[in-house]
Amino acid sequence: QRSLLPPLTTVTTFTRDWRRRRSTCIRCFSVSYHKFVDFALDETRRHTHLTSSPLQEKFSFMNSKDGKGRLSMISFQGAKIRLLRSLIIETETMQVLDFAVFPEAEYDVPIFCANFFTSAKTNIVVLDLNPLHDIINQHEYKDKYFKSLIPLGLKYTELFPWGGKLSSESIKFFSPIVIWTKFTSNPQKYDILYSAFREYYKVWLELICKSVKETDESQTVLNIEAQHRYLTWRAVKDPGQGVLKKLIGDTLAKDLLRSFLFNGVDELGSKTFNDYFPHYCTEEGTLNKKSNIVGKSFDNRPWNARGEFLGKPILEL
Ligand code: BLA
Repeated sequence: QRSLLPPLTTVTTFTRDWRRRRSTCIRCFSVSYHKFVDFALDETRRHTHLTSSPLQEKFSFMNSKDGKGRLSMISFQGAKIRLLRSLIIETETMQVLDFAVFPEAEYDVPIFCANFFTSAKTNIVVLDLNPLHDIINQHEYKDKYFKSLIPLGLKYTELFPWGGKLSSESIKFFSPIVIWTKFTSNPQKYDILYSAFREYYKVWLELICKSVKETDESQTVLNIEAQHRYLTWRAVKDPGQGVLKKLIGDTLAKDLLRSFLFNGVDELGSKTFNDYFPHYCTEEGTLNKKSNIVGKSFDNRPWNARGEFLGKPILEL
């Protein structure tokens, strides 16, 4: 565990900073997710050329309705990268990072996903390489991307205990190395989270760099459909929606979700949420508004140390 700690200089700087801020911020220590995004951009640029996304013009900066919060957005595209985008929210009481990278359709590489919600009391964290295809039943895809990553996952999942029950459907979008955790705010955890983010991002970059362009169009079609299903799930069910609506209002929040965060949901396919997730459909044919239907499940991590799924067979989506 010691090797995961940042160099002493970082700790010292952080602690000093924390003490300095304590005079104005008694109950919280201050975290910033900008260095996470800066790291990811620098690291990506060491491997590939990034160009600004057309989305950048519309989505760059927003103030919250009360004027006390800031939303910062950046977006890029690259040779194998359909979209790299990041949203950072900073208010007096919370910091949020929603960072994701979506591959081009010709690559079945997982989607890089970092979702961190920090308030004075708690942190809600998802860090993962979200598999594009079913890894619970399809061993070939699972082995291709995750077999060699199990030790990395184990290292961090020992440091970050399982966050408890979650929407059952979400587990199908998570990999065996997912870090799903909750913890009370403290500087050391933040440093370990930064270390996990850097390692997960580096392995993701290796995967995308090594990946070979798919030439079989039927496979490309499957990749697009998988991204579209993922985007459809998140654009409708993302647990951050409530926070976004409170900060910027219903209309802007919806636009941010569909056009920026989950860009592609209106372009990559025409299937609807009900087509992909029919168990959400009520008898009258309307979308059930409950946050989940199958329910919340998985009190404990449903993968063992070899990365084998331990849960009950899940409904085919
Ligand atoms: C809670 N966020 C959660 C939970 C998960 C995720 C699993 C636990 C509750 C649940 O299962 O519904 C994250 N779920 C994901 C991710 C995927 C998924 C990443 O299926 C990917 C497939 N979180 C954010 C942003 C905000 C945020 C941008 O990513 C705020 C703007 C907040 N997440 C947030 C809050 C909760 C939460 C406040 C707790 C509230 C709740 O449980 O509904």
